[in-house]
Amino acid sequence: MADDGLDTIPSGTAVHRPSPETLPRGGVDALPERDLGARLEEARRRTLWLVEPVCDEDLDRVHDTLLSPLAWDLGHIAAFSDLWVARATGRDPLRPDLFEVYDAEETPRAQRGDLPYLRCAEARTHLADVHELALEGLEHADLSNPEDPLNAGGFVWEMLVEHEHQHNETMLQTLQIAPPGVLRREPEHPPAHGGGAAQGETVLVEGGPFLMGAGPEAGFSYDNERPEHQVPVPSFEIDRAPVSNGAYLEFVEEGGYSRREWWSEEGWAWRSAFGAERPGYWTPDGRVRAFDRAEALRPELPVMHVSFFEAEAYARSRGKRLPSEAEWEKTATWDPRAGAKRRWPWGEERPTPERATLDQRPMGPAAAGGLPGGASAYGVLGLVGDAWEWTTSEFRGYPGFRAFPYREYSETHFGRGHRVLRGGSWATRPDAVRSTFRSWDLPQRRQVFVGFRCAA
Ligand code: AVJ
Ligand code: FE
Repeated sequence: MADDGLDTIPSGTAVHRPSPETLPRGGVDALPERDLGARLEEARRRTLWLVEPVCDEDLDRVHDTLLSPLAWDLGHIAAFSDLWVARATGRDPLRPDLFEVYDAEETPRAQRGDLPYLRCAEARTHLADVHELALEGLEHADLSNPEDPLNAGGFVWEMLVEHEHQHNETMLQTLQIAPPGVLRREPEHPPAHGGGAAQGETVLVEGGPFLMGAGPEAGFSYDNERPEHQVPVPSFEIDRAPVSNGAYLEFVEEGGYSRREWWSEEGWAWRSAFGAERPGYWTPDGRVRAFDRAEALRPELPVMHVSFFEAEAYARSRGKRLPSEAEWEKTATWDPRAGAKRRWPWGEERPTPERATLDQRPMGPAAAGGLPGGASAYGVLGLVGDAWEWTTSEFRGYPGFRAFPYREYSETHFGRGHRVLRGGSWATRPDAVRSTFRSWDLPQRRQVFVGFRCAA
């Protein structure tokens, strides 16, 4: 899962250097109004806000073997920053002795409870120490030298911001999987819970080549989003809205979990071994638990915490299938009238709560298809935010892929059976998702805030 190559690239080893054409333009360059130092500060405020109501024992303990202790995430954010600030500034890291403990590749999540990771008080101190070093390093960094790919365009500094954002979402997954009571928090900006819309409606996306991935003008992107490349996408139909709890409940009530014919072989094996009968966090008495509350199922919300196998079975039961990631990205970015790609489904402007439910503070998704402001050129709703969406695509490199700045972010996960997730969730920070952003997880996993939409 999370791997940062903290230990796998010994210091002094040259980082992978992409050719100038594949070099991304970082946040500063592309978005001059957004100050990286302020964003590092803001990212840190959010991390501390997330754990603020959680007691020390709950930060230090393993709540579920799928996920790390929250204190591990805190120490890992600090160690990752220590490593990359050192590389970008040429200074010595503060605590190289910690790199091994926080190397996600070396230590799978299930074993992280046994490590000598910093307990939360020490982790907070290390976070603060490295943060100071990062801000100072950034102040003296030259972001304009194309010969220095870590600093050019602010790449590494943007990566630190997005890395912290990504771990914030993982931390929310941990807080959700933990027993009720670990996180007590009222939503600060509850999402719009109006009626859902467009359930079961589809649109036709005409066939034709499509430019997939992040181009050099797109601002910061990860190596796995590059290079931009043409893919042929034959005509397909896609649902206007993600599948709702209400629609999924019908599948459950029709005996969806015992109709072998709706499941793939692998999916059925998983269902049988795991004993799945309903999505994660649905209670047998028809409620849904979110953090410390279990409330009556809201049929209008997008279904979440389903595995790829469950999503696939639902789609098959409706005579449909899941979209590929090329189909998803075309739906989200292509404007057939303009013959051009958009930055976001709705256009060029940044996300707002009217366009997409993101940024954690809603503490849950809005109704499926409930935000007309987020409609893509095809009129497809809810592509960004609310819940990640499973695609059929296995996580692999695009043609011409080059690892940068470390193999363990993407490359070591290629071809290992992970499926690509698209679009982000309510728990994703807006700067940690783009229309070209690719996340991934194993098809049996349900801890992610993930749902799906169907295609045909
Ligand atoms: C992109 C969410 C799959 O957590 O495994 C965090 C993000 N990579 N630290 C993960 C990540 C390194 C990654 N995902
Ligand atoms: Fe990480």
